Formats: sequence, structure tokens, C-alpha cells
Amino acid sequence: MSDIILHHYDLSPFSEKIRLALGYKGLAWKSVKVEAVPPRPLLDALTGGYRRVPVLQVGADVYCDTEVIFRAIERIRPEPSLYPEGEGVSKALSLWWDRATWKPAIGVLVAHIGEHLPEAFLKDRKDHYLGYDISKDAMAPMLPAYVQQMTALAEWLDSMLCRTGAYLTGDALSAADLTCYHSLWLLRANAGAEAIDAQLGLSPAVIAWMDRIAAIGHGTVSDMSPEDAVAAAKAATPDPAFAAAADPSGIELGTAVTVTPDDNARVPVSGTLVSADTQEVVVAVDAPETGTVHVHFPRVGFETLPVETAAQSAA
Ligand SMILES: N[C@@H](CCC(=O)N[C@@H](CS)C(=O)NCC(=O)O)C(=O)O
Repeated sequence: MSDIILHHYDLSPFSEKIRLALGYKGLAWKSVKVEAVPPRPLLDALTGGYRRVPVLQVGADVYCDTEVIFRAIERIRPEPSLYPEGEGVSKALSLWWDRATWKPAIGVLVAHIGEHLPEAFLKDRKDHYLGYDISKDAMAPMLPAYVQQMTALAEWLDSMLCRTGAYLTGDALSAADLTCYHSLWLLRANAGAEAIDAQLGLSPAVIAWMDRIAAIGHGTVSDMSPEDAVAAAKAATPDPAFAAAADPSGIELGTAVTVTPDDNARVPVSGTLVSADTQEVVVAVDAPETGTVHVHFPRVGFETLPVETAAQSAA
């Protein structure tokens, strides 16, 4: 099998979930570090311009968004499963947590370290990513509400752990644990565990659960340059295992489509629909640097539309 390559940056919480998933599976992987602020021309060539991080690459197959990255890792090494209670409960918890905690977690974060965030980072997030200002000053008036929300949401984790034992969905870890951990990890890694545990009133059960997850580690990691990652894509051909007879949503294979996140960073990726099931969509994208790559997205959280329909809905 081709190398497993993760394009990420250290302080990206969504990347931390994937680093831990790779560690949980005991996988060896290559680490390609990307800038926290675009431009990222080589990553764009691999994804067709998908704006977010992390991205997982295996040869000429490229996976965008942690939901589909979890799925890819599960296919590569099925045991121990990231979905011991099935995909539904784990994915539903993950989607809820990611969307409910994103803004309040950033609000708490910038209260602690906002003065150290570079101007270019803040401008990029406002103008091209989130659409709102995440500087310390701009978020300060809402800080009490952000703390209230994070506190209440973390208490729900405590309630789940009290019922299930070691992990959120049962006595074995699931992808939901890695997801619900990542924003608390971001806060503790930057502001200090003691300060965050006290500020959000994290319970002993939640703290012990985070310690268990941190102990998983990241697996066996070695560095790779972005240039080598692009060369690996060019040298490979997309995995034919993802051929499908038809898209269940009715778009004909071979249609020119755009795939766009439905929350933030709404930068469409344009490509040719090559495969799809109810959970995952795959488009072929060509760039001179990479040749043809197959870019995979989840269905939930993304809009896959024929190019003409996308143009009409944007008009
Ligand atoms: N739904 C996406 C969210 C990913 C996300 O928000 N990533 C952040 C970094 S942790 C990001 O891309 N920020 C903007 C950037 O780095 O350009 C996923 O699950 O992968």
C-alpha cells in the first residue's frame, strides 16, 4: 500500500483527532506540515482547492474532512474499530460536538492567547474562512456566554461517561471520543490544563477520560516534504475499489460537479463525479503537479451538485 500521508499543522485540533486515530490503529504515517494560513499551492493541487485542514492522502486518493478521514483509516485497518457501536451514534455525536463547540471554544481560547495570534491569521479567518472576527477584543464581550456553553456541553460528556464507563459510547473508544476530546485538547494545550479544567468546571470523569485519550499517542510518524507528497500522488493511480455503478442521489457518474462545505470555508472543489455512496462522494481532479487524483468527501456537511445547479443556486 502507498504511504499514509497526513497534511496538517501542530495546533490544528481537527488534525489532533486524526493523529490520535492513526495512533489508536497503530499505523505508521508520514507527516506533511502545512502553513496555518494559506496560500498552500501544493495542498490545493492535491485537493482541488479544498480550504480546510487536515487532509489525508494515500497515493492518488485524497480525503477531505475528518469524518471521511476516519472512514478511510477504518478501511485501511479495521481493528480496533473506530465505530464499535456502529457509525451512527459516533458520527452524530461528532457532528454535534464539532458544530456546537467550535465558536465557544475559539472564544475561550482567544481570551487566553489571543494577543499572540498574528494579524494575518486573524484577517484570513475573518475574510476567507469564518466570516467573523476572532480577535481577542472582538470576542471578549461574549466570553461569559462562551464559558457557559463549553461548561454545559462538557457536563454532557460527564453524563455520558457516568453511564457508559471509560468512553462516550461504551467501554471501547470510538471516533466520537477523539472528536469530543479535540477542542478541550486545544484549550488545555494552549491555556494550560489547570486553568481550563477550573474555568470550565471539568469533572474528574472528564479529566480522566482526556488523560486516557492523550495516552494513545500518534503512532509512528516520520516527516515528508509537500513536494514528495505531490510526487507520490503523481506516481500512483487512484484506488479502483471506489468504483460505483451509480450515485444514490441520482447524479450521473461522469457529471461535472462541485463539492462545497455547508458551514464555513465555502470554497467549492470542482471535479468529475467518479463514485459515491450514501456516506461518501469521490470526484476526479486533475492538476499538472499531481496528475489525476480522486478526492473524497463526506456527504453530511457537504453539498455535491452538478456544476449548472450549483451556479443557479449561487445566482
Ligand atoms: N469539518 C472539518 C473542519 C476542519 C477545520 O475546521 N479545520 C481547521 C483547522 S483545525 C481549518 O481548516 N482552519 C482553517 C485553515 O487552516 O485554513 C473537518 O472535520 O475536517
